[in-house]
Amino acid sequence: MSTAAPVRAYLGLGGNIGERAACIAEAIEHLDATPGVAVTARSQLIETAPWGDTDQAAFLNAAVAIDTTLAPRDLLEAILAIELAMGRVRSRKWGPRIIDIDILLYGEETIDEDGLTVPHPHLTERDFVLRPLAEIAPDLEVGGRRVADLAAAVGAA
Ligand code: X6L
Ligand code: MG
Ligand code: MG
Repeated sequence: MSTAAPVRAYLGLGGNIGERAACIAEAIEHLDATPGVAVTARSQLIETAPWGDTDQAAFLNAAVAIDTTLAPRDLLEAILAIELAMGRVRSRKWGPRIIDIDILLYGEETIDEDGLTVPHPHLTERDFVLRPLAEIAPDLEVGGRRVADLAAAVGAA
């Protein structure tokens, strides 16, 4: 049993296959059921136009806050296991997916490892990440800027 103080982390969720809202709800349940992870806030679901590969269905996106005693790598492994259990198949790059869960922020930590870059490298550019995050953490600072201000800036673009 770990005695480390929990770390507040933020996760982005999205999907564009099947019952999108149910998939995001199920993923959040899986996260909250993970030992060492407690979901403390969840955003509304927003429908967003696809980025990257624009020739695919619209996404639903959301963000959650968690308190976690898992180390970043263990959190990532838990997330990948949830994606796999929910039937995610990785076909083409940036292609359609039943569920995607990304670590946006892990406390104040910056991590640059294989498959694990935190803060998420494109966090400040993507409306589908910033808008849900701004709902649950408007005053959080990323790179010295408030998330609410970053969200307003991408919304105005
Ligand atoms: C130029 C080149 C501009 C690439 C943007 C952006 C690529 C985002 C990949 C990009 C570029 C991504 C989601 C999505 C994806 C999602 C919405 C990605 C990875 N995931 N679109 N596209 N929501 N709305 O969760 O984020 S694929
Ligand atoms: Mg993603
Ligand atoms: Mg991902």
